[in-house]
Parts: sequence; structure tokens; C-alpha cells
Amino acid sequence: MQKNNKIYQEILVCKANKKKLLAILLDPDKIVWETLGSLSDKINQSPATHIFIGGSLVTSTRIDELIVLLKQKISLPIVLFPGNPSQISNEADGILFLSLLSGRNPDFLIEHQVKAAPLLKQTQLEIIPTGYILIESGTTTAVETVSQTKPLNRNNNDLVLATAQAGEMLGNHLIYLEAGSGAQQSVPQEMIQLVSGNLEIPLIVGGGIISLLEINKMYDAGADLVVIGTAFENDTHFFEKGHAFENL
Ligand code: 1GP
Repeated sequence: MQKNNKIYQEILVCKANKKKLLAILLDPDKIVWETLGSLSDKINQSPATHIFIGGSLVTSTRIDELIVLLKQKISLPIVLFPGNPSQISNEADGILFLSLLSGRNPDFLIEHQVKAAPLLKQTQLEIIPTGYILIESGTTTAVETVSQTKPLNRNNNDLVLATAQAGEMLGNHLIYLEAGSGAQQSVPQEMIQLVSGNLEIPLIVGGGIISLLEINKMYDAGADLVVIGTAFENDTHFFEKGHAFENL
């Protein structure tokens, strides 16, 4: 099925070597085009290992253009993180082919994927099947609103673990524990520890992470890749503040 699996193989190698990964999430709707050059410089100066592009509510029709411009300056892998099939771009290197396992809305479990499959067949994108699990985080997040699903209770570790393991057994290559963009509370560390300790496949954690210290705590708990969106969007100096990363 897959045209290549370079991005995923590198993630596996990093996991095996305990090298932690960091994705900067860019929402195409929030790009200030005039400052894309300096944004690219900041990304190059940051410890980021991947760029994720997407969001729950993206309306921009300039995703191709954004990726082409980023690629002129940045050599990191660019991975789509789409809220729906309209965010597919053949300019990217790969796509998280997400299934929202925490919800029971068939549209986000399988319907969008059925619509996306013929489109993806025509691209060269590396397709990375990803079990996506939304965790309660204090407020109603965009993912919850758009998907019309409820997040899993942040105290119900057993249910989150069973959901992640079901995702792995279904053949997903990654599990993504998501608190939601701009979440009040990020995913609890005990939950990350439990899930990562009982999965073979790599674990992504994102949503509401706003300090370098917190990123390190996520790594220590067992996250293989951490996603930073809002904190970098609000302050492109975010990665210059505080101490260096221990694990990157
Ligand atoms: C959202 O996990 C990502 O899908 C990133 O969240 O914007 O809160 O960093 P933040």
C-alpha cells in the first residue's frame, strides 16, 4: 500500500535510541504570510524535528503554497495533521491518517478516511495510520466541537489505555494522546506513563503544553514525540526560553 515509510522508520529508530522528537504544529489559517521567512528561521533555530500542518477548522486554500514556501527554507519532514480531507496536500512528505478512537462518531472513525483514500492514492504522501485519542482538558476544545464527540475522562486511565491498545491492535502505527489545541490542562503524566509503558508503537502527546519544563516532563513520562502549537504560535521565541532540552 505504502509508497515509502521513511518518516515512520525514523520515528521507530529514534524511539529505539530513546531520542525524543518534537513537532511544531502550524495552522494554515493563522499564518502571517509577510513573516513566513522569519518564522522559518525560528523553526530552524528551534529543536523541532518535524513540522505538522493542519487543524480542526482550517479554511485556508493556501496549504500547498505554505508547504512549498516552508520547504524553500526548512528541511524537516512536513507531515499533514488534517481535520478533514480538504487539508490533503501532495506537497507535504507525509500524513497522519487519523481515526478518532475516543469518539463514537462514524464520520471521524471511518467516513472521512473513506473519502480521503482515493485522493491519497493519487499522492506520494507517506501515510501513517494514527489512533487519535482526545482527553478531557478543562474546556471544550475545537476537536470536541468539530468532531461532535466527548473526550475521555482524564481520570479514567484504564479506559484510555484500553482505547490505545485497541488502536494498536487495529494496526495503527502511532497513538496520539490529544488534550486539544489551547487546552487548559495537558494530558496527565501518569496517563502517559501507563499508556507508553503498555504500547509497542510510538506515542505522540499534544495539547496545552506551554513550557519547556512541561515538554521534558512529557518525555520523562514516556512521550516519544511532543506537539507544540499554540505556545509557538503566540511566541516564536518560545524555544529560546529556559533550559535546553535534555533528550533532544
Ligand atoms: C493540537 O496537540 C496539538 O492538536 C497542539 O496543541 O496548540 O495546545 O499546543 P497546542
